[in-house]
Amino acid sequence: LFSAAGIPAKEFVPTQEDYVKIYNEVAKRLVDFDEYDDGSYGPVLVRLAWHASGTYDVETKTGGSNGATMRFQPESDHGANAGLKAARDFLEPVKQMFPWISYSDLWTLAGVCALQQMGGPTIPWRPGRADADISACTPDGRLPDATKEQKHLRAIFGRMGFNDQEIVALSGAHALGRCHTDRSGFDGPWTFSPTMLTNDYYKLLVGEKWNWRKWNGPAQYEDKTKALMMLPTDMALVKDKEFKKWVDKYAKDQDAFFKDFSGVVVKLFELGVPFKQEERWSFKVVE
Ligand code: ZEM
Repeated sequence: LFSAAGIPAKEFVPTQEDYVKIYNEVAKRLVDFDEYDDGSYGPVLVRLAWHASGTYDVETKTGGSNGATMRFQPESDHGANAGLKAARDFLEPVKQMFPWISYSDLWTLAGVCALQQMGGPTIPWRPGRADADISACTPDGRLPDATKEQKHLRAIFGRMGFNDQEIVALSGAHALGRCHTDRSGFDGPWTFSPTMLTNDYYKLLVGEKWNWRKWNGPAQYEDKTKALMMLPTDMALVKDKEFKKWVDKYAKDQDAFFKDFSGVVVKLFELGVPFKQEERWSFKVVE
């Protein structure tokens, strides 16, 4: 970088304070734009960070949040990513305000902010992701397919490097948000408080009676109120004995869920990232 006079320009080196400004700006925008969906962009921001990260492959060390390749076709058009443009567009003005942050750091930091602002546990985070070009786009099919069952979940999450307990802990994110017929084809929220992170997902999985919904859409379950839903992959967590152990634990113990969820989300958002910084920062919730 050189100034007009040819003198090397001082490079901007962001500090923790600069990242706090970004966290706070995302938190402010979550409050300002409260007319979206169930009243918050929070859930779709979490999904963006998860889909950016969940393409990781431990064998080839490709994919993961480093790169933010979902900005490009074909990855942006992968079926699993339908609707995530809303989240990317929500964050674009933040990127314009703080152009020094990479999209890949911004998307994961926004995921952390959304989870914390929706009542979740502290999710320590560190910067270090660099944006890649279109050649780093991952092939379609790396994210889970909701029509499948336990074998598929273990194959997909195993490829990222996650075990049974981690799969169940990560799935608790389905306390948040909803399915949209114009995105995945599925319909409805998992819980009655889709903008608050709680262990309700697990409580409902074990506590409610789930029946196949009779409709023209993809096969999904409904509760007796017909207001809530579960995907076939969600029900796999109670059908499978090994998974169910963890569902039972998290249904009974919200602190245990929060602790394990925080740990596994840190791991998810860091998959494949070549960090220089070892220290993780904990951001304060904006009241
Ligand atoms: Zn989800 N997820 N997910 N998920 N997900 C949807 C929505 C959300 C699966 C899946 O197919 C779907 C994880 C795991 C898995 C969130 C977070 C996380 C939707 C609905 C589907 C179909 C999309 C739509 O129509 O808008 C499957 C099969 C998973 C395998 C276990 C993990 C892990 C997550 C984070 C840690 C969130 C927050 C949403 C809600 C998005 C929104 O827009 O409301």
